Amino acid sequence: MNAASYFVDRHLDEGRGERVAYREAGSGREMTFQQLAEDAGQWAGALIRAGLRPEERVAMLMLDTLEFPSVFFGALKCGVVPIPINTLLAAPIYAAILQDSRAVTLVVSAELYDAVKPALAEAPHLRRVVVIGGAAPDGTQSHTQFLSGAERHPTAPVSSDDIAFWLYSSGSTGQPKGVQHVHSSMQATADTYGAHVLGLTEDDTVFSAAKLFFAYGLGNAMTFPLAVGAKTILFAGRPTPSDMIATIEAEQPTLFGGVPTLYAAMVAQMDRTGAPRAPLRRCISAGEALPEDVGRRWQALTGVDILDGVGSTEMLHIFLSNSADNLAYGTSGTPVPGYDVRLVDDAGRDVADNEIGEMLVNGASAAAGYWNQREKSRRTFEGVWTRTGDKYERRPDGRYVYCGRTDDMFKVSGIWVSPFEVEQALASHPAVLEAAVVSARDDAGLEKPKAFIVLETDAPPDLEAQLITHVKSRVGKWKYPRWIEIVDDLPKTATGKIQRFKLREMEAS
Ligand code: 3SK
Repeated sequence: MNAASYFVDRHLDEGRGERVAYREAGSGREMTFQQLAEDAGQWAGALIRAGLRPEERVAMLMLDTLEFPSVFFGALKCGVVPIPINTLLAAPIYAAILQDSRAVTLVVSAELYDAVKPALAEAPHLRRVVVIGGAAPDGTQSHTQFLSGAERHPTAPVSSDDIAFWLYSSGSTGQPKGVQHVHSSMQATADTYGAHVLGLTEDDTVFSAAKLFFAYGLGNAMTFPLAVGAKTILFAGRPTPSDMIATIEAEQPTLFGGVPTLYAAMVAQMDRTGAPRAPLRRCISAGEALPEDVGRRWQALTGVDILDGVGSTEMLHIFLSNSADNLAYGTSGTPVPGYDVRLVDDAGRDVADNEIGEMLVNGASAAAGYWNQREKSRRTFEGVWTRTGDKYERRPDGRYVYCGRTDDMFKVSGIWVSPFEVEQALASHPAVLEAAVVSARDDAGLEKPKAFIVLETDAPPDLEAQLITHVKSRVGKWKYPRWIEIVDDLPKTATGKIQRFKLREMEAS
């Protein structure tokens, strides 16, 4: 059971070869199901010719272009393990991921090469860098050279429990963890959330603002449309509200996937310019809780509800969701058919309705574990149950309401931020003695980092701008503090641990 047979090869047997599988918004380039199967076969052939062996890793630092599904399924076809990587990270984190994964090949979009270049010298296992599009810098190979003359490789038989791909998720210390998924995981999410909440058919056109490197985007723009033979629109650039609205108007999707920060910005823009005219029938959201007001305003503007759901990289996609016939804004809905959910207290006992507990989830798409992190794997994957680290309350009507995290982590635009790593980045600036970071709410009610800093030296006049650039270049573009407050000291425990909860209380009061 190779996932590439189900998601790619099957369409040829089912007579869908000539239909468009992918279309790039902007460039207008298209790829049929037949081309996808052929390109994936050629990538597989080229990877094997280059000496990669099954189970070795190929890191993918790629924009959402037609090559993404070809490389991903090409690797799967020959048993090589692709690792899509967040394109918004900084060089030190890329170095950590390349070292930890021991990836032997990196496939990188030309536009992202400069961002990863400083990490290449620190990746001792990396033997080859393949650059997609544009000229190949010294020491790299263009993808056309890499593929040239490669024979198509047939889909290799694997077991459904073989590791298929990894995704990196940031841990609470900012150290990325490789989440390992098996060949059957993607189909498990298609048979549950895909079938029950999305109900896609081959006549649908899917557009996900969430990128393919993110588990949410990977499901939206690969797993679910490919499971039914639907068409997918890819957008390679930064998903600004105006580009998303223009793309919806131009490409006429029937399904749109976004995150709350984007929906809030799109709603604000549509209030001024009007909603795009499009045959949308499903809009979905995940990554962080959708503010009720954003959902209602989107519905009033477009006539379509946003189905808010909760997933995780560990569970691969959404396991708790609102659905078209069972929707309550301000809640995360009910368990997706195929998943069981429990809320437990600190002693592991199930809590009653209206009480807060940590959410545990059981479903067939659970990851096999974290790569090389035995202790973290043992703490997260407890038998059939996966700990989410999210605190929830179940209402008597069976709907779940988000109540925060069991740790200090939070999400910005749907992607994890570890306060610890932003603090480390801030403290490495010469003007900063120490820093504490918590989440604060913006005008739309969404979480963003707020920093409290103690100064080491007098503050230069442009300190705030310097700190923002400093954090972006060290830990990731979305993690910079939106507010910076200078304080005399930070609240700490007797043993010197920062008491972020005190700062959060100050923020809330
Ligand atoms: O954050 C989420 O809700 C999510 C949803 C789907 C897949 C992955 C994630 C992290």
